[in-house]
Amino acid sequence: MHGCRAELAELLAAFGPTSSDRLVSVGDLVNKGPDSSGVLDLVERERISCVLGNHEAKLLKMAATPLGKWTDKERRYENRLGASVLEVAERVKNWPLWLDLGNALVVHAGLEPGKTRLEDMSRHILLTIRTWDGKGLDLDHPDDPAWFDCTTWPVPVVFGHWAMRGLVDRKDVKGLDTGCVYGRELTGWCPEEDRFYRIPAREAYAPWMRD
Ligand SMILES: [Mn+2]
Repeated sequence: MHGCRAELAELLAAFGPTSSDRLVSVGDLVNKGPDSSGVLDLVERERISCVLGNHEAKLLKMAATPLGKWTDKERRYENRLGASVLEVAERVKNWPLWLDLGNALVVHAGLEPGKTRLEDMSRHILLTIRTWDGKGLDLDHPDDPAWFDCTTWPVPVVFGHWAMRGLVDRKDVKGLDTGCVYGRELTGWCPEEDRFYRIPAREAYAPWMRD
């Protein structure tokens, strides 16, 4: 979502949730885009469950660091956020690293290959993996296979974090980051219908970046 409040509102309207639906986000709701606070307002109002993304994790780390010790880069981060790091951190501090919904597992980036229990997986990998080198040293290398080609899970794994890869639609994995903030699309997936809901971005809010 990355601050794309208008597209999130459109996605919700297209899906038309009823009171028995459970809405879940794959994380990275803030930063980069035009309205991070507005996205959080909408997410709280619609009672959308969220897993932590690497951008929320970054905010939590900053919030735990005394202001005087922030780097220049971190100060610029708050400027881009368009909201107070401490306030946003307060709103995301209880988000989990994954949500097991029974018929799907939701995680921000992906699973750590070679591990069968989520509790044993590295937090850093859950938040940032794209590819797997067999060791977990380089988590994003064009010559290495995608993480989801190196592991299996009993239910479909729904993830974000990989806008460059775009929509992944396999029986066992659903990759939903379709780069809305870069001017592409915001995508949702309904497991019961096995249907995607896709909303075009109103504009390119941020230059293409890899993270
Ligand atoms: Mn991410």
